[in-house]
Amino acid sequence: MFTSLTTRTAAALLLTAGGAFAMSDAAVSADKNGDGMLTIDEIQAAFPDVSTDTFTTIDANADGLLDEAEISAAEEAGILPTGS
Ligand SMILES: [Ca+2]
Ligand SMILES: [Ca+2]
Repeated sequence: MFTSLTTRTAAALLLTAGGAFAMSDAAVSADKNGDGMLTIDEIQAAFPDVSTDTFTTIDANADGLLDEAEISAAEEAGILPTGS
């Protein structure tokens, strides 16, 4: 019982932290509510230079939120500053 709980917890942690995408520390700390997504407000609080046009460009699926894949793609493209 304890073992299966531990396994599930480890799997959940892996899902949260792992994956093919890696956001920069700057993007992670921009995520004020910790939901793993960045809103325009969270982006502009951390990166005041990012315009709404830029946000729209980064938001590939146009849901109004930047997910990990969108953020790391933008960072790789140099659209989004990585902070340091
Ligand atoms: Ca957020
Ligand atoms: Ca999106």
